[in-house]
Amino acid sequence: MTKWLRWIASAAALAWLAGTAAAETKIAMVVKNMGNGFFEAARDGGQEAAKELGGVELIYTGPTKPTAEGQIEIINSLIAQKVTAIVISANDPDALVPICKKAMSRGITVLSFDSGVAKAGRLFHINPSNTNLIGEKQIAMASKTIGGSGEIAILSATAQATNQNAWIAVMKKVLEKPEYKNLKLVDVVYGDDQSDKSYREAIGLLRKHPNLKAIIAPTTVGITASAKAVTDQKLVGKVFVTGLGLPSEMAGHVHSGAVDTFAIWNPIDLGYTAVYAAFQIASKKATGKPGSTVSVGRVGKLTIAADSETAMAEPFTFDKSNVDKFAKMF
Ligand code: RAM
Repeated sequence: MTKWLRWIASAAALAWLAGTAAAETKIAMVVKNMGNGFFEAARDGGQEAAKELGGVELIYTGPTKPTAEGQIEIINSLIAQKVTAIVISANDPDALVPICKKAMSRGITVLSFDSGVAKAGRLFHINPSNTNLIGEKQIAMASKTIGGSGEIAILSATAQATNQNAWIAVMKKVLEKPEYKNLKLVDVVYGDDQSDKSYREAIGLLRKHPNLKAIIAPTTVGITASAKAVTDQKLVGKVFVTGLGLPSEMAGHVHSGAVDTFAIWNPIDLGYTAVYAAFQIASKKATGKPGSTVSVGRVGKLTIAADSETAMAEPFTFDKSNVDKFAKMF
């Protein structure tokens, strides 16, 4: 063999080795849909975990629109690709169970995060925070801003989203408390986590309910679209928007007065935790069984509750005083 041929052979061998090493553990993060800044921040956290763990390839994927059908198609192809693990934010708790079961039966670790798959379709679910706290916080923020009385409406994501539906159920319960007796929930609408549809739905709420005082949007896409609608309709100071948002997307609306306060948890930490936990399960460093713990790097430890769910930190509230600082992060 000439020197030249030997060099090509060794370079090819090295490239092959590097390729197999990189593909050792493939973790897929299946999000509700592409083009959502919240999930892009979660992806960044996932990539951080993959890098830290080493030998992990992160596949970030999701349908264009937030549908269960789109996610089912993607999971089918991930099964064919023989990925090691799937972490999914589900567009529907039940519709995804059969395909997730199929993945698990092929030895793939399946966890849900952010928006859960029903129990039979995953090993455990990672809630970003306690569901009751998230629901209560949103009513408390709306109430405080509008002085405890008036008409409020909810602008959600899709009608099947596990996480938003759980929060809305809590909000409706919280509204029964005597302290909120003067708040009247007049409508619940769905913008499907699409900016244009959310915007149209927000305009619809403003036209249909001339006495509306607050829109609560428990979705980062919906809250941004609602704040824009209130601004465009020249209703800043009359109708207030609150809910769950990204400081980077909300800072302008907080300064304009369309939004007084909003809340969220750290989406980077959520993505980091999901990928880290999937790795721990897939490499048998944790069982994920109820009552057990999973250590998740710099985030600490997850404790799996009896219902196979786990919750991270409390949601954090943002307003004029702190939104700019966090806007640089997510
Ligand atoms: C949107 C998505 C996501 C939710 C956040 C608050 O980005 O619906 O699932 O957790 O809002």
